[in-house]
Amino acid sequence: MYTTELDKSAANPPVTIEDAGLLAAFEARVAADEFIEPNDWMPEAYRRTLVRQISQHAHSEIVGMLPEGNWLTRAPSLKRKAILLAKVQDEGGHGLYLYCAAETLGTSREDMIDALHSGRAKYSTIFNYPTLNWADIGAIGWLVDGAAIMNQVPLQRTSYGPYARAMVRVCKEESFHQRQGYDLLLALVNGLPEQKAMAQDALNRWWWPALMMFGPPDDNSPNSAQSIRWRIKRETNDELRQKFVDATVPQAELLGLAIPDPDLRWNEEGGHYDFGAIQWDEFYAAVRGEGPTARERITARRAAWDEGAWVRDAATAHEAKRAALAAA
Ligand code: BYC
Repeated sequence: MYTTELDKSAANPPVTIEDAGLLAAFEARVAADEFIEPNDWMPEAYRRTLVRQISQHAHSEIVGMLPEGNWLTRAPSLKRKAILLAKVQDEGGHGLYLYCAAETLGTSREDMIDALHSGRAKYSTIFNYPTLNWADIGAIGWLVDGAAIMNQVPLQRTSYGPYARAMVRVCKEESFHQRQGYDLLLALVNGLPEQKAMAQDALNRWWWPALMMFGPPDDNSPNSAQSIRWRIKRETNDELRQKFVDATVPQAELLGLAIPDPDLRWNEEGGHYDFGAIQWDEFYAAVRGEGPTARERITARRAAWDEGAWVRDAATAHEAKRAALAAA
């Protein structure tokens, strides 16, 4: 190894002249908006950041199946049940694309799942809120999938190829999810006064948690600056949150529902909506997994993993048999 030891800590191993050249070439490719592919050289910290973000994204997809799965047996019609079933299946598919994308970075499915089950890895705070009634399914589609699209559209241009390509299909499916949620709420607001009240109650409970999905404010987001430099993130947490508010307020007006924020007002000069203060204590409590719903989510995921062990075992045994036959 040749030289220039800038930092000898374990987190930042010595930078060699060889590495410095590779790093410069890597950064030039990122700056030119080229995709980085699995076999390309990449800085270890870039790899770690991607594994963290993609695996947590995957965990959010599969944990996100749970609050909606809760309503599959109670959907009010066959049509709504079929729609919800398709959506929940899509979320499982999104989890699979994302786990596969993360595996291209050298991690394994088992490690990622273990990180989720042991609490080392996070999943989106939004799924630590309960789905209390049918209107919540509409609010999830409209607001949660709506926020997800706002965040994921720029990720189609993220610098890591497999992640960007996974996002293309995910975004198409999320658009259907968002519309089905809006359509569900449209049916409720045009129904009985009690049904409209259910829709308003769901908006009251999901609005602020949806804004929190975009993550902490930019001045308190430890990962943003580097992720923006590496073009993993193309827009900051606050920029995306603002876009979401601006897109969603007119949709609420069309539904005849009131956004639960007395400070919300159009800012003529800025050309956007100003909105009230977010309760960040609530966000960090949800990130820490406080409250009964978080425990319920992880218990359900662990049970699903354990109960699926026989399927994984059978697939492995089948593959071994095929390989043995092919070798014979
Ligand atoms: N929840 O420095 P920051 C879906 C963590 S699924 C929990 O800003 P970063 C759907 C963050 O991880 C949609 N934790 O981080 C599925 C970091 O902690 P670590 C899921 C959060 O990564 C089913 C710390 O706070 N979408 O739509 O630069 C049914 C500091 O944050 C959250 C994605 O995962 C949160 N909300 O930015 C229906 C999108 N926010 O990791 C719908 C991909 C922040 O250092 N992910 N934290 O321990 C991203 O775009 C980014 O990771 C984030 C955070 C914007 C979320």
